[in-house]
Amino acid sequence: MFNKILIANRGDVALRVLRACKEMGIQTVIVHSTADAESMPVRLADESVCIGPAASSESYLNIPSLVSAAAITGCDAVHPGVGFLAENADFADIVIAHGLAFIGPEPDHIRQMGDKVQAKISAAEAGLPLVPGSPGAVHTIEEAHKLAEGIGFPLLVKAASGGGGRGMKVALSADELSVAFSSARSEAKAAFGDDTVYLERYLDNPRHIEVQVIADSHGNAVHLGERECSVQRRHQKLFEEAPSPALTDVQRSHIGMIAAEATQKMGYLGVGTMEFLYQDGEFFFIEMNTRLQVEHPITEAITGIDLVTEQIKIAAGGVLPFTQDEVTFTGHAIECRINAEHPETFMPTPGKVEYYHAAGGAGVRVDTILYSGYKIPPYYDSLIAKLIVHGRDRDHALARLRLALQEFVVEPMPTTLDLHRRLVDADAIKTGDYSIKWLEQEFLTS
Ligand code: MV4
Repeated sequence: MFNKILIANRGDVALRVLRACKEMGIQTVIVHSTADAESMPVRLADESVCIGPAASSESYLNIPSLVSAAAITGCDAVHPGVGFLAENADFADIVIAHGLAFIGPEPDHIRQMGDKVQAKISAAEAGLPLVPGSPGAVHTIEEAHKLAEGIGFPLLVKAASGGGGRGMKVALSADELSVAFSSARSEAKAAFGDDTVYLERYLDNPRHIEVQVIADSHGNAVHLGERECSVQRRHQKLFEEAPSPALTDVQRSHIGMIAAEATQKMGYLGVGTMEFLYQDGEFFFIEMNTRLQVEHPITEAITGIDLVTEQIKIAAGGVLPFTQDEVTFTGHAIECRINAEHPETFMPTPGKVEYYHAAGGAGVRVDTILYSGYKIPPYYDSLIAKLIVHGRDRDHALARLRLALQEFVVEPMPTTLDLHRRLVDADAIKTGDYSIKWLEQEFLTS
């Protein structure tokens, strides 16, 4: 097992990893920017290293500073957390080249899944169902028109380096294809420095369902069920639940088995998430995330498995301590992302938290670095707390969520707490009948 881990992140996820390390008796080094010098993870870690100024490009994304911090403190492993460098294959390579363990998948898997065209090719080889589309990258408009005839309209032009919806354009018919193709390319070039695009049939009203997988270096791979992540705004998830209210137990174990088998075929290591679009009873693989996810606690709640301690044990060469048959699913869990954002305009609301009070009670978990007096810096992601509730079934989880949202206080800034208080009583949330379009096109417009 590792002696000392460098936590290369900030905020609630840094605290999440710190807690896992402490529980395992592993020494911790946290890095921080000047803006985070007084944060909770810095105070709680065994050691801390200031790695640069507030701007993430000069601190949390500064690879030489991070690797130096690990070297001077005598760390033997690096945990990248969520976001920042967590899916940067070059960072993983550099960490490994300096004799440190990278707590995550092998760099080649990160690189492969970062290229969405490559990801689809490996997914297909591993037996995952794909959205019908071009067999690979599409380089010319003539080629696009030829392939489009076979795929049919409406279709999507997507960036190979994409993610978060950037570099993605819909073409409703053949006349729109040239414009969609060239604008997707130029947007992709500007955003990712890579104008490679591919084509997919456009699914007009899907749900976003993802499957959590985990694999060790001894050939064992299992799935830990799915998460329903359709409640989102501009590709930012706000409310996630497990299991998905859309699936039957048979569908759940079917897609889970397919994902676990694919994970094993790929020789994947660590935790990962296979993202699917689900429409009319069918699953379509779109991407794989090669990291821990923000919404991992809902999977932890229903499986009783700690994903971060398992991630660390796997990176140290450990064997998965459970088989697929030993993974059981209990009850229902929901996560609300509490952001320092106005609940209607979604404008960031950083500043000093004058009063903080967390919800509590049975089946309630709060992952946050907040305390009364904490100054939310304006430089980073606006996620300030994750509220996770677990109940015996979906209605029980929703009842616990409603209570927890009543108890929760973050003052004086507006936050998404008020949005969640309205959401929990929405009919579509009560019935579970929603798609990726529901929040933006129905809930927020009413
Ligand atoms: C799609 C799609 C419909 N059809 N692909 C958006 C981000 C990217 N990672 C995948 N995305 C989508 N791909 C096909 N063929 C609709 C989306 C999409 C979406 C997907 C998941 C969650 C939220 C979304 C919001 C808008 C569009």
